[in-house]
This record gives sequence, C-alpha cells and structure tokens, in this order.
Amino acid sequence: MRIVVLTGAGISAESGLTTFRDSGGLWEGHDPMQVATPEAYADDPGLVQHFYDARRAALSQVEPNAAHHALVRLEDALGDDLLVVTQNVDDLHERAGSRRVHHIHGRLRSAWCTRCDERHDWQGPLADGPACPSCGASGLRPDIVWFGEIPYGMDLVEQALDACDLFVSIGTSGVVYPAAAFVHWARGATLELNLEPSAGATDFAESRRGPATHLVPAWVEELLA
Ligand code: BV8
Repeated sequence: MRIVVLTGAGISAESGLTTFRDSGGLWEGHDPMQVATPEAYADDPGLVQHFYDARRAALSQVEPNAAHHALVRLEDALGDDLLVVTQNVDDLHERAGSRRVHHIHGRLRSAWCTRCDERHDWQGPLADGPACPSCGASGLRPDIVWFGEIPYGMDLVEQALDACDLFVSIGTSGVVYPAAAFVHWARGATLELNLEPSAGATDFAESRRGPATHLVPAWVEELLA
C-alpha cells in the first residue's frame, strides 16, 4: 500500500512546539504578514531573523514524540511506499528516525544564501549576519517558504498524491494552500487525524479526533496488525 502522510504543527504540539492558530499560538504573538513574507524580510530583516532565530534555538529544548516515532515504525514496514510530506520547519521527524521526509515549507536548521543561492545546514542565529560558508557574503536568510513564495518540491508531492492508495493528514488546520488542497489531489482513500475538525474535515472519507500521540500509534498498529 502506497501512503502519503501530510503533517502540520499539531504533530509537534505535544513535543512542546507552539502551533500557529491554536490559543497562545505563534500567530497570536506575531502577524504572519510581519514575519513570514518576503516583503516583511525586505522591510525589517532583523525582526524576521530574530523570530526564526528564537524558533531555531527552541528546537534544542524539545524531542520527537510518540506520533513521530510511530511514523518511523510505519516507514520500517512500508519502506519507499511511505512518504511523509510536512509543512513543519522543525526536524523532529528526522530526529525520530524518519528518512523519507519532504519539507514543503523549508527547515529552521537550514540557511539560504541570497547572493550565491547555496543552502547550508545551520544551527545558530542568523540575525548577526554571519558570512555564507560558500561565498563569504552576509546574505543568509532562513530557508523557509514564506507566504507568497512557491512551496518546495510540488512536482514530487503531486506525483506521490496521484499514485497513493491512502492519504493521511495529521495535525493541520487545513487553511494554508496548496497543502490544504492535497486531499483533493489524492487519488486514494483519505483519513484525517486531528485534535479538532480542520477547515477541510468534510473532504476526508474518515476523520478521527484526539491528540496525535494517541491517534497515530493506534492507527499504525491497526495498519500493521
Ligand atoms: C503559494 C513556514 C503559489 C513559515 C508556512 C486566498 C485563498 C487561498 C490561498 C491564498 C489566498 N491568499 C493567499 C493564498 C496563498 C497562501 C495561503 O494559503 N494563505 C492562507 C493564509 C489563506 N499560500 C501561500 O502563500 C503559499 N504559496 O500559494 O504559492 C503556489 C500555489 C500552488 C502551487 C505552487 C505555487 C505558501 C504558504 C507557506 C507559508 N509558510 N510555514 C513558518 O513556519 O514560519 S505556512 C504555516 O501555516 C505552516 O507551515 C502550515 O502550512 C500552515 C498552517 O499551520 P498548521 O501546521 O496547520 O498549524 P495550525 O496551528 O494552523 O493548526 C494546528 C492544527 O493541529 C489544528 O487543526 C489543531 O486542531 C491541531 N492540533 C493541535 N494540537 C494537536 C493537534 N492535532 C493532533 N494532536 C495535537 N496534540
């Protein structure tokens, strides 16, 4: 069975990473148009860099949870028949052991040079304008897809959704496109695992409610039984 799993901030919530739209979420403290658009970066790069430096630093305070680990067990069983497509910019899937993970909205622990277009794994801050390891210029921006920018690897995602037997959406509110449209692009069966109904809940053949650390291990055990 070929499965595509889409994850959102909800799968990392129980690891201690704030989601965007839930109460006390990231977008309560920050206007996304002020910190997550190329225009915002042009207007006030310092504000944007500090926003992402803080989130990058927070990654060392958290660990993958039972939902991330359950998807690793599923990958061990399905191999290349499983693809995890994540909207998340954290690295908890990889730190749990997932190998086939595609970040459509980029990664916090990566810096992108706006001068030489090279990308570099990056752990520390960017606000102090460090030199690019390739070209030496101080033009490094967060390797994040902002609103108005094209998500990464959409061809790969479209092909996987067109060929899948099952599409599963975990921990996402379904309000940001094109990710929110994947349920319509998926050829196979569709299942949503979420704490609350997402904006596209009625588009799924089946929806289960609850925390990811309960729903995902139970679903994986059921599938592998
Ligand atoms: C593009 C990186 C062209 C940054 C992000 C008008 C109509 C339709 C679309 C548009 C429009 N105007 C503009 C657009 C396009 C825009 C868009 O969709 N805007 C929205 C706001 C209307 N999209 C874009 O600009 C995209 N680019 O369209 O380019 C194109 C199109 C097609 C093909 C090629 C090119 C680029 C969007 C990417 C922006 N960057 N992230 C950063 O991280 O700072 S988006 C960001 O928000 C996330 O990555 C994610 O994608 C999105 C939503 O977040 P979620 O992950 O869903 O988190 P949220 O907090 O919202 O929800 C959490 C959910 O989890 C909830 O449902 C909750 O119930 C659940 N939950 C909570 N705890 C748990 C849980 N579930 C289980 N267990 C728990 N414990």
